[in-house]
Amino acid sequence: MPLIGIILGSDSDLPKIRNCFETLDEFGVDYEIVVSSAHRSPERTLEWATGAEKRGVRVIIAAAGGAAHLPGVVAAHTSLPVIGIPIETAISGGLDSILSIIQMPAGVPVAAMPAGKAGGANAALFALSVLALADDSLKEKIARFREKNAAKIAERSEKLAALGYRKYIETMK
Ligand code: RP5
Repeated sequence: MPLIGIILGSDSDLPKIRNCFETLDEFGVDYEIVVSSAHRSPERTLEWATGAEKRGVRVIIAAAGGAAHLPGVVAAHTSLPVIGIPIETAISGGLDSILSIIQMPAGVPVAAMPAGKAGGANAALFALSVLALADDSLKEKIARFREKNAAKIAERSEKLAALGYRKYIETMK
């Protein structure tokens, strides 16, 4: 059974958090995905959230946009860690979603990720870090992933030094 459960407020969120699935795929970690809304299908959302732990889910990722109460509603029905991804909207890049997710009143926490591309990737990495507490091989994979990222930064810096900023920018087009 997948250890990560992902719930999306709408299928329109799917392409916006593509990075989340790609990151989990890169780590070879299985996950379940459902579309269920806190307001359009409240009973379905309740059923999914209350059953998650029994199904074997250990960490939940919940993505929603606008009045993004889905992560909070899910967190209200489970004691599993819930990671919220604010979906980008027309309002200041998703400020409405960010504020909805980040401002949980004391008592029912939701971990808030950034909106935009980074949100999906970081939600996946956060979920993997939770699972890595009980999985040394996953911990090792996360360490290698970070080493790879550090090497990429160093490579870019060397390329910048070699080309100069004008040519470097040309290569970015
Ligand atoms: C939220 O409303 C969803 O998470 C989505 O981000 C937003 C818009 O949904 P659609 O109208 O595109 O289905 O519940």
